[in-house]
Amino acid sequence: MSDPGGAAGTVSAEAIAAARAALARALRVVVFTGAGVSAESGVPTFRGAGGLWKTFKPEDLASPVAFGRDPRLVWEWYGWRREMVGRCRPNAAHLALARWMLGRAGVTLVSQNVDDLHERAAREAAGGVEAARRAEPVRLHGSLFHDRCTRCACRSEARGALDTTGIATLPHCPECGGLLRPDVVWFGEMLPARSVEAAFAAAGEAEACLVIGTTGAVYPAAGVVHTAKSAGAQVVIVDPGRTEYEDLADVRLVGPAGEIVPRIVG
Ligand code: BJW
Ligand code: ZN
Repeated sequence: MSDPGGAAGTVSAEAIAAARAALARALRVVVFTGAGVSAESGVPTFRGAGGLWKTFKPEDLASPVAFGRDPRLVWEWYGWRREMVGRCRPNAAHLALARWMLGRAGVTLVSQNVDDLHERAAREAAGGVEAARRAEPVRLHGSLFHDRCTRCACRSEARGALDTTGIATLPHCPECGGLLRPDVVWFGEMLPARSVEAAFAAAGEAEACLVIGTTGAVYPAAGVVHTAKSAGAQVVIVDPGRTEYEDLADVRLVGPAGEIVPRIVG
C-alpha cells in the first residue's frame, strides 16, 4: 500500500495530488460518508469524545425494544435531535461534494447519515429540488426528518413540532392512525433493501472510493468500502482519527473534512 499523507495531522500537497489523481482517473466513484462529514456543521458523531453513544445508550433510545417499551421517551430524544440538527447547516465538505457531483458523471454518494445535510447541500448547490437529484445520497440509515408508520409502514416527511406530553400526542399515521416512529435504522433492523442494492452495486463498479468521516464499524454499511476495494478501487480516506479501514487505504488524508474535501474535489 502506498500511503501518502498517512502521518497524523499532516496533509501534504503530495497526498492531496494523489487523491485528486485517483478521483480524476476513475470513471466511476463511490463516496461513502459517516457522521464525521457533518461534525463541522455542529452535528455530534456517535463514537469518540463527545459522541452521542458516550452519553446515551443506543439500547435505551435507538432500538426497536426501547421504542416498544417507551415510545414517548424515544420520541423526546429524537425531537431534541431534530431541533439540534435542524439548526445546523451544510459545511464546506457537503457543498464541495454536491458541486462536484453536479459537474461530473459517474459519482454515487452513499451516506450513513440521517441528518439530511447532503440533501440540503445538493439543493443549495443546484438551486432547486429537481436539479439537485443527481447530487443526492443513497441513504443507508434513513432520515431524522422522516417518519414511518409502525402499523402500515407508510413513510412521510416529518411535519410540525413534536408534542411528547403523552402517547396520544405523539405523531400518528394520517393513513391508518397507527403510531409513527422516526424513519431511521436502529441496531438489529434491516436497512432499506433498495438503498443497500444501489450502494453495493456502485461499490462493485467503482474505480475509486472516497471515504469521509466514518469509523467503518457498523455493518452492513461498512462493507461498501470492502466491496469497492475488492473490485479494485483506489481507496482515499479523509478522517482526523483512526478508522477500521487503515489497512485498505491507498491514500490517507488525516484531518477535518471541511478543510480537506474542497481541496480534493474542488
Ligand atoms: C471526522 C471529523 C471531521 C470526526 N471530519 N471526520 C457483522 C459483525 C458484527 C456485527 C454486525 C455485523 N452485521 C451486523 C451487525 C450488527 C450491527 C453492527 O454493525 N454492530 C456493530 C456496531 C458491531 N448492525 C446492525 O444492527 C444493522 N442492521 C443489520 O445488520 O440488519 C441485519 C440483521 C437484522 C437482524 C438480526 C441480525 C442482522 C443496523 C445498523 C443501524 C445503525 N444505526 C445507527 C443509528 C441511526 C439512527 C440515529 O441516528 O438515531 O447509525 S448507529 C450509528 O452508527 C448511526 C451511524 O450511521 C452509524 C455509523 O457511525 P459513523 O458514521 O461511522 O460515526 P462514528 O461516530 O462511528 O465515526 C465518526 C468518524 O468521524 C470518526 O472516524 C471520527 O474520527 C470522524 N470525524 N470529526 C471528518 N471534522
Ligand atoms: Zn399507517
